[in-house]
Amino acid sequence: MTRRTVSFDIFALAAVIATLLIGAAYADPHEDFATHCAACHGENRLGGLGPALIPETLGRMRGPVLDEVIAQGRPATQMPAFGDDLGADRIAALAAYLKTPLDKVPAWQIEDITKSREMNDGYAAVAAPTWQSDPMNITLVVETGDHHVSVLDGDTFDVLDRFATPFAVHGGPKFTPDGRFVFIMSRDGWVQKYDLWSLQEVGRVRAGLNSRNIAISADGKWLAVANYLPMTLAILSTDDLLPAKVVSIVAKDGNESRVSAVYQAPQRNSFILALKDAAEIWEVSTDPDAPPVYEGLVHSYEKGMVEALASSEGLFSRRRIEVSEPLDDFFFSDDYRNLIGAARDGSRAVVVNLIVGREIAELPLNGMPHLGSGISWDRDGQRVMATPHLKEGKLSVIDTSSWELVTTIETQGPGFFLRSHENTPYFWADVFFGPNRDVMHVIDKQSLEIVKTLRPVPGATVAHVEFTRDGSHALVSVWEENGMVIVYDAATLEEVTRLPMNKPSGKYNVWNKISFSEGTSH
Ligand code: DHE
Repeated sequence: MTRRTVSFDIFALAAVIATLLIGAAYADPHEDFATHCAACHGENRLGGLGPALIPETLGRMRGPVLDEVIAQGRPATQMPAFGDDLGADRIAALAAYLKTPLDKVPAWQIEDITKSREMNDGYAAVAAPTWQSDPMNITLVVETGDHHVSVLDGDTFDVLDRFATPFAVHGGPKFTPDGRFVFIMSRDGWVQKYDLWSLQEVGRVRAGLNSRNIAISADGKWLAVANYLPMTLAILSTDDLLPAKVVSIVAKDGNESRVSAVYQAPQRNSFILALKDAAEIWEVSTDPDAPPVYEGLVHSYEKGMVEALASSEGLFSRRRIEVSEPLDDFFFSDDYRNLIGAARDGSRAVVVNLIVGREIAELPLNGMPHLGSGISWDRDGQRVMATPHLKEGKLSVIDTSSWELVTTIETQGPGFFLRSHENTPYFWADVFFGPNRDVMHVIDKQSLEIVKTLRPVPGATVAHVEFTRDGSHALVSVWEENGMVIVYDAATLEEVTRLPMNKPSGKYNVWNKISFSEGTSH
């Protein structure tokens, strides 16, 4: 009896081991990737027809989302469902493999960027807009549902064009100073140039493998791309998208750092860089005569802090400002003399004066302020700014002379974006997270009271506002696949029209952007 049981157990065990071995062989995620994914996502996982599948990008897919996408595919895209072919275990193994870092990251220097450039052979420049609308009141709507941008006439709200963008556009598109061309960046580092006059794509280039945002120089000649992967700032010519310089981000201690974001400082003719992994802020000049400008401005200028990275008369020379800890996400004062940066743990923020190149104040901004969305305006003779918080249902209002907290406005949940305009008495604040993500607060800029809370589509996320050029209308995104942009009369707060859109996110009015309107992020 005992012997029979033992022999049965041995056979059972052998069967289990065999099953596991065969299963394991089938569940080789490298093989599954090569068979099922590489054709679209690239043999090196860096993207092709489909996006890059690397942890830097996929980290944003929380929990089981990645497994679900592999199993079920993405509706209305070329991503098929693999649930029937692979089964849950192999999908889990594949998802885990995709979340492991690459063994070898391509250097992605000037040659790689240049090779990636795809210009539109059919593009033809025109001498004037091919349409009748006000060129300064054009508004772009990024539709993240199917990776398109709609070009709106800001007076009639007619859609003049709807064009495909690279996968997963992030951050604000940047317009040339004349408002004619726009540059759009995707998280995979593609930068697309589009001609608003002819309504045609000019071309695109991959400036990084995982990128954060872009900024255009004050003279409109250069486009800077902030990269996580590789750890560089790529500077492109806005004219032909060719790379002019790839700046490696190496901190004073010799360690490399990712670039959290790059911003244009128009009065300073420079780009300002927030570094993710170094207690430094960098300023990269776009002025060929940079050294005299820097020496004149930086009184406590330490010899050696400005280093010429390019030989040509200081173009792209770099200044290093040391701070107490790495600072992410900047808000700039109107004159670009000061910036507010948030500590990475979201517990505090500091004011850094760009003239003297050091921290000058600390602000009690716990709850992860989203300073990049900050806006400023005049209130009782004071210049104030407001910022939402990503982790607390509140808005902080700060006096930008004394750097003191004026007040905290309670909201119905943490928000992402604020928006206003010179010609409107209100600012608009979304609630992006939590059960009330379907509301939008409208707040009086003087009393700082919430005057109205809009809930246009109960249950649907409502976020991000842009104004028309004259501030008379506010455009609000209903951030859902069957979403829309709702146009409000900015004075009466009544709805004017609803424009169906596919998961619209940010909206960008040419005039408000190129004139650096105080009510918008730059
Ligand atoms: Fe953004 C702008 C960083 C997550 C939508 N976001 C920016 C900018 C930065 C930034 C630095 C300024 C760029 C510019 O316009 O030049 N965003 C970050 C993050 O660090 C964060 C929190 C995490 C991450 O995944 O990178 C983050 N952002 C998001 C989202 O999850 C959003 C809501 C959806 C998405 O598209 O990924 C989102 N971010 C946006 C939008 C802007 C933006 C729409 C432009 C706002 C504007 O009005 O200019």
